[in-house]
Amino acid sequence: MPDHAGQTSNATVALRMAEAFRRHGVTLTFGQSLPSAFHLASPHAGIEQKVYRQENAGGSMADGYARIARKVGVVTAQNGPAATLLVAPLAEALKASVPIVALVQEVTRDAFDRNAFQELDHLNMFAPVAKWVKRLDRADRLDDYVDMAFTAASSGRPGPAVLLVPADLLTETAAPVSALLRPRQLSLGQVPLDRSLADPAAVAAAADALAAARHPLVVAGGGIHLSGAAAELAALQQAAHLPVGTTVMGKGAVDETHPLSLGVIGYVMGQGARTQALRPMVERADLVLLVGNRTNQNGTDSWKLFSESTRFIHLDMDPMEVGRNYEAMRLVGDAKLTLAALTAELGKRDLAARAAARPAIEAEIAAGVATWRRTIAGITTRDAPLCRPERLMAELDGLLRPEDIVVADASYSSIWIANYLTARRPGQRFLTPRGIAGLGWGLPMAIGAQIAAQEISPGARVFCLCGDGGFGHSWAELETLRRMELPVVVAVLNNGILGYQKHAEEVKFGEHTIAVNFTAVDHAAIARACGVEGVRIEASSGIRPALEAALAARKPVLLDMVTDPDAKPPISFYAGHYPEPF
Ligand SMILES: Cc1ncc(C[n+]2csc(CCOP(=O)(O)OP(=O)(O)O)c2C)c(N)n1
Ligand SMILES: [Mg+2]
Repeated sequence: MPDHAGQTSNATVALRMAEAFRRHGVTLTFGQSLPSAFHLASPHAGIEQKVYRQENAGGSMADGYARIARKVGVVTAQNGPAATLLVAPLAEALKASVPIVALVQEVTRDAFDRNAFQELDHLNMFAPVAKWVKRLDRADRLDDYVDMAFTAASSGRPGPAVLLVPADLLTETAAPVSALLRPRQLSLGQVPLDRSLADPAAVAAAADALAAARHPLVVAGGGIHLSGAAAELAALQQAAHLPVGTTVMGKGAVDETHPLSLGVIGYVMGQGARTQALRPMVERADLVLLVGNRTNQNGTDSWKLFSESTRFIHLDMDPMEVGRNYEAMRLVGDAKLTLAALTAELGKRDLAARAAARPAIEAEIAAGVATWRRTIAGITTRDAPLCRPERLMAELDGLLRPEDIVVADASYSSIWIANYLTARRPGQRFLTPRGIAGLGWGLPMAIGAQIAAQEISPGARVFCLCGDGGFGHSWAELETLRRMELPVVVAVLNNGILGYQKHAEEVKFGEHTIAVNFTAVDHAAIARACGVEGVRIEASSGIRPALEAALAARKPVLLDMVTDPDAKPPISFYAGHYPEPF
């Protein structure tokens, strides 16, 4: 029987599996030795193991990697406790549509269902947090199971797939080629795997509606980034004179220096928001084109953002998201293809009214942004006795380049970057864990993002913003950062509290629980203990030089900024509850 063309003979299942992963474009996995047979074999297939300290973080590294590389990220883990720690990052990937394959070891087949050490029902455990969970039990089904896992992750609405593999199966001799196990050649690890165009008749109807609308608005979500559709969105914005706002996950879908770009809208339009004065423009919209946008609670300010009379066109890969919260003209398809088709259709229509409306729209946006800049001028420049995140963000905004990548942890960090940083090109990336907004994922996502950036955009710098509570979940990965010598700059907003938790409790209950206050922590010292340069910032005047030095260093640096615990980003629901800080 001939062997797989170009593959090693007398191979084990583990090697064949690594070769199949390599065929799907995998060059690295996030792992910690297990399944050992796989990781021992995978270098022979050209796959490197990037070693995490903790599985929770490993899953987030695969997530950050996948978001930037726009290909399937791979994380591996042992059965039992290690596997349980993948639940959280896979849940994030499921909600945020991030393609990940998790290769998880099972106990040996002779020990199934006998209370084997660390045996757990992985099939049921992963079911609610993955698109696809299967166990490979036979060597001769290896290729089709691996292909199913990658297809599940990268096709349709991307997401996580879990491939379970018994430890003993990996050390078996690989099955010979047969009618069942024909050699496979396709690479299925790129996102989107398939591009489909929405029904041309529906696209034409959408173009009619947009051309006729008095106050159309586009609201772009993270789906633009997944599809790689930023250029097509920019072309639509420009050609059809359409104002565009984004969700937090969609930030960077458009160039925010473009005169038709509002900025981030949703629950972050409160006091001090770039888009605060633009709320009337959103409410006035008679037709909203939602793109790659799941109309979730935060993105719609608890579904209060649009007027009752607003009508919708909704373009998404996932037919279940289209019309979920707002009945809409349905455009089910890939954003890149469908936006291009929509722009072409609009080009056939009379856009004179749209062109005539453009100067007023631009003027309204410019005025809104100018009002915002005036509002924040003091807080972003003054030498406050306690450092303000607004100042850090403003200084950073002046130093970032269009190719740079910013990653934020959950909580306030995501909102600080959404509101204060400027996307300087269509497609610039600002990664936030908005799937389920778990604390602690900023640093590992930044590690994954930096590894991907080195593959696709070597000049890109990665900046990571974390709260002290969130950062406490992932300190251990500073050693990973150091070991991998990744030039990520991590800034910790050291306000000594679980800020969002505390402030939201005060708004809701008029008081807060005892859980929200920490004792003082010196994160710079923690960094230094891990071999990472640690810089403590205690005075506002120290922010700029510290940032400049850190970004120029091209090595891991942690900035521990002692931060005003009263600082709050512009969350709409805080309106009227706190004195204005400006
Ligand atoms: C894993 C996880 N646990 C708890 C929460 C609830 N939570 C949301 S924001 C927040 C406070 C975060 O504090 P910190 O990271 O210090 O950021 P800050 O708001 O102070 O900037 C908490 C506890 C969560 N989102 N994720
Ligand atoms: Mg905090």
